[in-house]
Amino acid sequence: MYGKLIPVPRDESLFGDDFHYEYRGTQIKAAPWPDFLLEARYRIQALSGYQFNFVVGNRYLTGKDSIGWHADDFPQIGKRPALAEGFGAAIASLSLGSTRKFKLRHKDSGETIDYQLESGSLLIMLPGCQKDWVHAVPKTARPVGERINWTFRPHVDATGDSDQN
Ligand SMILES: O=C(O)CCC(=O)C(=O)O
Repeated sequence: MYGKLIPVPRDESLFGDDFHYEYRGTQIKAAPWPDFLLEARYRIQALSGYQFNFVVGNRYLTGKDSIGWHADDFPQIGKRPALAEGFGAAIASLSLGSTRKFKLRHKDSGETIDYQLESGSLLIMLPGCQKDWVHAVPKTARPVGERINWTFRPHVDATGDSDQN
């Protein structure tokens, strides 16, 4: 993160189209799409009406693995003004494996909403969500097995060489 190696309490992987990415402050090269993720991407695009060119995989081995409060509001995700007011990117989140609690918290009011994300569920964070809300998958003391989550995102070329978004 921002040029430093900081351990995260989960395993992460990045796949995407062939261009330059900047993810959480670091320039990265995404690995090419494996067939199963490409198929999932096309099906989610058809279902949602949004386009994605990048996916982040998070693997939570046990209840000790987690992701803290954050919004995926990096400028590289793009603004897509044609699709919505304000921050116009959608992020689609596909969950597989053990059910985990996913929390949303409104940035101003502090209102929270909890979802139990079951295997096979697809959560679409619509344009505006990253602007107004933060989200997290907290640690749990409940015995839970492995969960894998794929978040499909739009991303602009970090060099500005081409308009990928
Ligand atoms: O695992 C999840 O459901 C959320 C993942 C997430 O918040 C992220 O990749 O930014």
